[in-house]
Amino acid sequence: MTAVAIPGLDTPPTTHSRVLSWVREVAELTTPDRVVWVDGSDEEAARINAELVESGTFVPLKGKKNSFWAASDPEDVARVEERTFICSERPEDAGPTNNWMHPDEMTATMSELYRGCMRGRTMYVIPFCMGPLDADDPKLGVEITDFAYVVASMRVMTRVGTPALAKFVDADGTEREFVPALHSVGAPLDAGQDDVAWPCSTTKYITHFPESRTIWSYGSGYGGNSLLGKKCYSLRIASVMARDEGWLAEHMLILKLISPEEKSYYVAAAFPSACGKTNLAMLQPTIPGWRVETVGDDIAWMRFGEDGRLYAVNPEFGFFGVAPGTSHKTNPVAMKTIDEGNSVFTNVALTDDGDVWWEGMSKETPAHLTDWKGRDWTPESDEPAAHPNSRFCTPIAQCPSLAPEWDDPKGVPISAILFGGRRATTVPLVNEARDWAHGVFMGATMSSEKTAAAAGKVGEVRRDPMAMLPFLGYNAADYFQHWLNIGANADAAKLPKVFYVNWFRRGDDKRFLWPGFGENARVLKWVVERIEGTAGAQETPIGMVPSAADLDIEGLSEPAEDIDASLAVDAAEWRQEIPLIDEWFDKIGDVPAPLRAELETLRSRLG
Ligand code: GTP
Ligand code: SPV
Ligand code: MN
Repeated sequence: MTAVAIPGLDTPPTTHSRVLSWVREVAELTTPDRVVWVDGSDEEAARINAELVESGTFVPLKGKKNSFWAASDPEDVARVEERTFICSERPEDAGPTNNWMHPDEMTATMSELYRGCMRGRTMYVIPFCMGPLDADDPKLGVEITDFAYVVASMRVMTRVGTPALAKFVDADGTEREFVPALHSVGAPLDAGQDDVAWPCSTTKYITHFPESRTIWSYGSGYGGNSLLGKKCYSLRIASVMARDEGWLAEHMLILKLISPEEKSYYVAAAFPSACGKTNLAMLQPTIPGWRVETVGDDIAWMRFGEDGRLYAVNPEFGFFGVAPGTSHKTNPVAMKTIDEGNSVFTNVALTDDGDVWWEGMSKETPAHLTDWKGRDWTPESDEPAAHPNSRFCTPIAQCPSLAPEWDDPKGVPISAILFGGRRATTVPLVNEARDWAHGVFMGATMSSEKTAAAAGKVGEVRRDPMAMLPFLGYNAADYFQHWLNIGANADAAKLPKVFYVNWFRRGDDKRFLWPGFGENARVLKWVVERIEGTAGAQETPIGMVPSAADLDIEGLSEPAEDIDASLAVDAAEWRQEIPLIDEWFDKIGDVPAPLRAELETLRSRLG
C-alpha cells in the first residue's frame, strides 16, 4: 500500500508509537482532506468556534460571552441505547442488559462504514485525560472526530490537548496506555457539496470493545454518543477497568456537605439520566448553617485510600447538564456557571436579543422565540421551544460552588452513597440500608421512569441498577458481585452508608409531594445525622425510614400530609414490586446469592 499524503498527518506533536500508527490507520481508512492535532489552546478554540459559526453549526450568543447556540438534526437529540453495543469476545461478558455483537463482526461492519467517511472533512485528533493530569495513573485517551462541534465540546468537558499529550510518554521514554476513541458523523462530502449545520447519519453505532479498550462511534453528534470521554470511556470502558483493578466507575455526582459545626461530609449519588444529579450536586440548602460544594455532577471513580476509606474523583472538566427546568430558583449555581460564558447550548430556544431560553427558565415566557428546530415560536405553539433533552455544556471551573479539592488526584472520602430514581409511587423520600449488602440490593433493584435523555418512550418504569443500565461495560451479575466484593474487602466501619432516595413521589393530583431542589438538604442533613448516630428512624420491611418528626422540616410550606405521604411505606404497594424484582433477577440470571437472600428477606418481611 502506498502511503497516503494527507496534510497534517505527518506533523504529529508526539512520538508515542501507538498513537502515531493508530492515527495513520484511521486517516487511511476514513480519508479526510486534512488532519488537525488539537492542542487545547485558547487560540485554537477561537479558530474552531469561528469555523463552527462560519459553517452554521454555531450561532454566537449576544447575551453570554464566548457562548454559542447549536441545534442538532431533529433525529439526533439523545443517546441511542438500542444502537449501543458492548463487543466482548463472549456474549455472556456483555451480559443480559447490553446489545452484543462479536468484535470481529462489528469491526468488519463498522470498517466498511468508516471507509472514506471523512471525505471532504477535517479529521481532528484530540489527546485527552480523564481526571487530574497529575494522577499517579492518569487515564488517557485520544478521540478522533470529524465534527468540530465535538472538539469545542470536548475542550469544555475534558482535559484536552498539549497538557494531556505530555502524559503519553514518560521522561524515561515509556509509552503509556490510552483508549483509542474513534468518532465520525458518517456524512462524507463530495467536492463542491454544501455541508449542513449538523451532519449525522441515519445509521448509528455506539460501540465498545472492552477487551481492547477501544471505542468506535458512528453516525451521531449528540453528547453521550460523540463526546467519547464521557459515558463511553468514563463509564462503559472504565467500569471494565474498575472490575479488573478493584475500583468503581459509577454514574454518580459527588458533593461536599458542610454542617453548621464546619464538619465536611462527602456524598456520592447515583440517579438515572435526567433524575437530579446536576441539581443535587449544586444544591443550595434552605436550612440555616448548612452549605453544599460541588465536586462532580455525573461520574465518580472510587478507589480505596490507604486509610481504608473509599475516595471519589470526578474524571470530568465540565458540566453537560439538562437545560429545561434549570432556573435561578431551582438551580442558581448552574445559572451562574453558564452566565460566566464559554458555554455551548444545544437544542435550546434562542431569544430575539440573542440569548438562550428553555421551559422552566423563567416565570414569564418570552412572547417570541426561535425554537430548537429554528422555527418561529410563540407561547401558543403546541411544541416546547427547547427540546426536553436540550443541554448546556459549561466549564466546571466557572461553578461558584466548586469545592477547592474538586481536582485533588487523591479524591474525596465518601461518607454516604445515595441511590435514587424517579418514581411517582411506592418508593419513599429516603430509606437507609441496614448494611452494605442491603445497600447493594437497593442499588441492584432500583427503578425509574424513563426520561428524554435517551431515545424511546418517556415515563415507563424500568429497573436501572445503580443508574448504570445504559452504561455498564460488562455483565450485570458480575457487576453486582463486584459491588459485593468491594464491601467484603473493606472494613465495614469505613464503608459509606447507603441510602435510597426519591424526590419524585406524587399525590393523587400528580403534584410532587416533596418540594425537592434546595429542600433536599433536609434529607442530606438526616443522612449525616444517621452517620453520626443522632437522628431517629423507623424500622420498616424495606429499610430504615424517617418519620416527619425525625427530619428537620421547620419552615417547609408543604402540608404535613404531603410530607407524611412522601415518607410512607405501603406494604401493599411494595408487594407489587416483588414480582417485578423477581422478573428482573430472572433476566439477570446469575444474581449473586447475597442479593437473592436480600430479596427473600424483603419478601418475608412484607408478608
Ligand atoms: P443527566 O445529566 O441526564 O444525567 O441528568 P441529571 O441526573 O443530572 O438530572 P438534572 O439534575 O439535570 O435534573 C433533571 C430534571 O429533573 C430537571 O428538569 C430538574 O429540574 C428536575 N429535578 C432535579 N431535581 C429535582 C427535585 O429535587 N425535584 C423535582 N421535582 N425535580 C427535580
Ligand atoms: C445522560 O444521558 O446521562 C447524560 C447526557 O448525562 S449524555 O452525555 O448524553 O449521556
Ligand atoms: Mn446532569
